[in-house]
Amino acid sequence: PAVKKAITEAALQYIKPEGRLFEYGTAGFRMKADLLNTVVFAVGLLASLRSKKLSGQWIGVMVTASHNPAEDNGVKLVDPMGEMLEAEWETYATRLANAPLESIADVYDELVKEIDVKMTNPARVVFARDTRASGSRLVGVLNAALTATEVEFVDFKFMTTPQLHYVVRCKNTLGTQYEYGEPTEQGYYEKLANAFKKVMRGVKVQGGLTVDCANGVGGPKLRELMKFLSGIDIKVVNDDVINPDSLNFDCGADYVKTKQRAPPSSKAAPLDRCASLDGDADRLVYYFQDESNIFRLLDGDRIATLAASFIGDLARSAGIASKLKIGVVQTAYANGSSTDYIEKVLKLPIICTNTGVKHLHHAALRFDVGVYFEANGHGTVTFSENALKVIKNTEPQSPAQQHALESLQALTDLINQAVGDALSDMLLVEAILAHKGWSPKEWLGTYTDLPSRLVRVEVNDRSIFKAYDAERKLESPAGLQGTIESLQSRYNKGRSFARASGTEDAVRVYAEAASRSEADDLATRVANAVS
Ligand code: 16G
Ligand code: ZN
Repeated sequence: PAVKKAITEAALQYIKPEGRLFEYGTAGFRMKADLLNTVVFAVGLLASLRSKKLSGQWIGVMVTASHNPAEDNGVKLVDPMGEMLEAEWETYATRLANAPLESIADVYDELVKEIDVKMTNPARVVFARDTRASGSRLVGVLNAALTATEVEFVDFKFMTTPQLHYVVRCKNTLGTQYEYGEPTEQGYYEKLANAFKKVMRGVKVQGGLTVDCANGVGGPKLRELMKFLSGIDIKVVNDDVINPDSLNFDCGADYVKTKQRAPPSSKAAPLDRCASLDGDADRLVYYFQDESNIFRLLDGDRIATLAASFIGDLARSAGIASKLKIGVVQTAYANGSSTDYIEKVLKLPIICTNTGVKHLHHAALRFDVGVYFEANGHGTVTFSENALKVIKNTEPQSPAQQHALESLQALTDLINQAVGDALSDMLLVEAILAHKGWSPKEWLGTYTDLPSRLVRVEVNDRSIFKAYDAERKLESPAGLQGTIESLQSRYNKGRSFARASGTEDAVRVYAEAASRSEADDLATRVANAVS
């Protein structure tokens, strides 16, 4: 009852935007920052329930809107092992966020009973935010919710999203056999830098890397990380976190991927190796200008194929290939050529899932080594307990085998297994390119992408677009799937699908085909059929 009173009192400081329905979506709650106070308050309440339900394990709250414009913000919860919030709890988040403030304490109480939360359990929460101007206000709101519910909390101030996921996992595994690392920002840098050093034994990074940080939190954090690294020459660009409007503006991984071009500010020369992070540093894409000044993108599909081929080679050299089930997880957006390459050249199994990190992550856990990346550059590699054991306990029979086993061991530390992490993925790519002795040109040469086109279509009601088969087909509106199939059959290597966006009020159409003009044409025709 005292807590209920405290909740109500704290909640009534805020004003709930009228006539808005809030929904915990693929990436938590995300919208214009000035609408978010009561939503963040609700998330604070839920974090306390989630932690109590899990006997006081640490739960994370991240305040960010990733690659969205500077005036947006968002909030999402992180589960104890650094994973995304369990799906069932998303509906509780939605319920609390929509509760009128006068009765939000009642909804909280209802949930306590429904979920069967033991209120005498402790609650522990860590939180952080990206560099958006609205972040400090929202963290204040979060603070109020956590204080009202008597939660023990730690404010990690500015962090990348994956750094917060890392800290959550570290805190919950501290002192157990699954200890993941020191639960501090410095612990994160040390772990990555040590692992990088080990993976890089005997090889050298060729040339420098220019990293566009989307003018977000990744900029200062990459500069920090660089203090711990040696043997790598990184040039940081677009790291202005002072001017709030520059965030994600004309730069960053989402800009580069969707516009299929380098940021206009880029001063890179032909063949220079470039990379872009997004606003909270959980996405990474690479690119370069070729000799004819044509822009060449190396996106999430390319990182997945690079990582899968490298880990497969290492497993063979280590003599443990037969003991590890290595697989790749993609979404419908993966370029058809990447899928072909994985199946036919790498000869690895593929699972295709719905869009959204949580879907890919769960599918990846079905393999001993699960390589998952969305084409947009979000992804990582997961290692099963069996994989970790095999890597650790195999007795090497030769120096070469020992070196491979040690490299694999170091990779399990270099790769952020909680969530896709642009800084960790960047070191992974740099290490693999160094081992293979490849420039981005050789990396690009492994296969040829099919030209593709993405179109955003405004519709009256996107909820009528119901997909199945991992979003590759539509069951409704009736007849549309047949139309799409008959259109794509007219183009050489034509493939197209339409799905309702999970983050915007629109339908997205994807098309690929053997030539640029065919891909564009197919996309236009399917978009017309959709609208
Ligand atoms: C979110 C997802 C991202 C996905 C995108 C699709 C997370 C952390 N983020 O940003 O993985 O690619 O949504 O957006 O899951 P869409 O549904 O609007 O196409
Ligand atoms: Zn992001």
